[in-house]
Amino acid sequence: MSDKSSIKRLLSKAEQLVERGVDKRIRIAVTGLSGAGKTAFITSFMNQLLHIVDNDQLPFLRAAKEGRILATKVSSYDELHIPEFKYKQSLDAIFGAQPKWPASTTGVSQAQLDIRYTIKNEWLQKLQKHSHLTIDIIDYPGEWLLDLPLLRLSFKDWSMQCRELLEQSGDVLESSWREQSAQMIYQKPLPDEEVAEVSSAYKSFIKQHFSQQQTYNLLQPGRFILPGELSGAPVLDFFPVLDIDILSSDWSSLSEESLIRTLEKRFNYYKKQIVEPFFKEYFEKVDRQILLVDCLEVLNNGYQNYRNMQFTLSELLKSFHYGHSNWLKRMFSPSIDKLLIAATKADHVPPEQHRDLESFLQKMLQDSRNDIQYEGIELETLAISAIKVTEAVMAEHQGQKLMCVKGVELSSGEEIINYPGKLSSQALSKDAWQEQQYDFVDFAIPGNLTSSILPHIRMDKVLQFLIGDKFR
Ligand SMILES: Nc1nc2c(ncn2[C@@H]2O[C@H](COP(=O)(O)OP(=O)(O)OP(=O)(O)O)[C@@H](O)[C@H]2O)c(=O)[nH]1
Ligand SMILES: [Mg+2]
Repeated sequence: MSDKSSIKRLLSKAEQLVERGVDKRIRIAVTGLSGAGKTAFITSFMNQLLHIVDNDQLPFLRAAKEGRILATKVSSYDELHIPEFKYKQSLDAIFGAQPKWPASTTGVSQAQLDIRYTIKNEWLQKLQKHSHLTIDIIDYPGEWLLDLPLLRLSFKDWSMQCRELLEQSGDVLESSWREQSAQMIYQKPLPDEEVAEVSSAYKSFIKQHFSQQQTYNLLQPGRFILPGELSGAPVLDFFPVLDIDILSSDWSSLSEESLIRTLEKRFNYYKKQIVEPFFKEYFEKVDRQILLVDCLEVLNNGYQNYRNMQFTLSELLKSFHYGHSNWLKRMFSPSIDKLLIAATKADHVPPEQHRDLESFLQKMLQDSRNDIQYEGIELETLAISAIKVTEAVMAEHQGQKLMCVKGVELSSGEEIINYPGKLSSQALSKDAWQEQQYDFVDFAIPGNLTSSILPHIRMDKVLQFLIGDKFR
């Protein structure tokens, strides 16, 4: 073998090694309750990157500004058992003859994007000019997220928590579940059909309770609200026990067939066979996370909703708690190093109030943010809109000239100018909440979107935060 050809072979080997070292893969978890805007976010995220060559809407994504992002494509992935995210279907809905928001999600799906870029690092550049970044991103129904805190609870703990939540919410809802469950003899067996019947009454109860009092944490288990492929399976036939005498008694001597042990077994089976594999599969390998929060829903619905949402999101973030001592870390070892907390649908708020929206969200999650930062996770809060469907306009509102938003109202289909109210940058007391009146309305996708690149607010900052550092 000549010296020349062995040097050539060595160089090519080195190139391959560098390529392997430089090519990167990143998994992003999009987290948010139902309706927070996950599907709209993933659609816009993909859309911005797939149009990278002609997208001049991304000034804050540094690598794009430097002209180093060359192209993006949707690539096929190895995890063939996961359905593909329906990007085209979402875009068809948005750009269709009668534009619509993408539908609410009923199952899991995944998108994989491959981005080709020019390497910046001088040393690496000598060996290789270009590299690839692969991004995995998962979409799922928000309802299922509420199961995450269940993993930490026993059936008794969960029942106790439901009892407390109902007490705190001053629950007065009459329901057949209440009546039926009060008459149960938990120490004795109950035929499966009857367990299924009471369980079905419980499912109706939590949905009704939620629509009246926004008790997110009662919306558990998530598959009770949205069963997916588990519809009709016996694993979904259980309910919490509220009777304090039963809850404080010892169950160990009760027969395996007793109602209480049956409910406990199903709860444990649900955790082990449904919840744990779901989070293991989708959250174990997560590198970066974005938590989407619909603050406008909270602001419209007042103090109790604020407290409920604050509790629910803090519990969720506790589950993702990133430090060594955490149970989830021990179980799934996620290696999240960056978390973005985003107030979604910021196009409902005049731009001059976006800072206040960010500040509102920061205050709402103050304690969780503090804990997460203590663990050394990089954290940012932003007000964003994945798909901006309004314009800021100056208009008269109750005799004053104010910055408002103009768009097509979803319910009427009419163009309206809306002043949603003045957001407070301070945390509000219970009494102050009572005085605040907010009027956020839902907006439709307008029929006049001229470009195939979706208009947005701060998606470039989102991209820079989540993936910007990978284009080295
Ligand atoms: N104005 C505005 N509305 C938005 C935006 N993103 C989402 N929305 C609204 O919020 C609704 C819910 O958004 P989705 O993306 O479906 O929410 P999701 O988190 O995927 O909800 P699930 O699939 O039910 O878990 C949409 O139908 C829109 O009405 C946005 O950027 N701007
Ligand atoms: Mg969705």
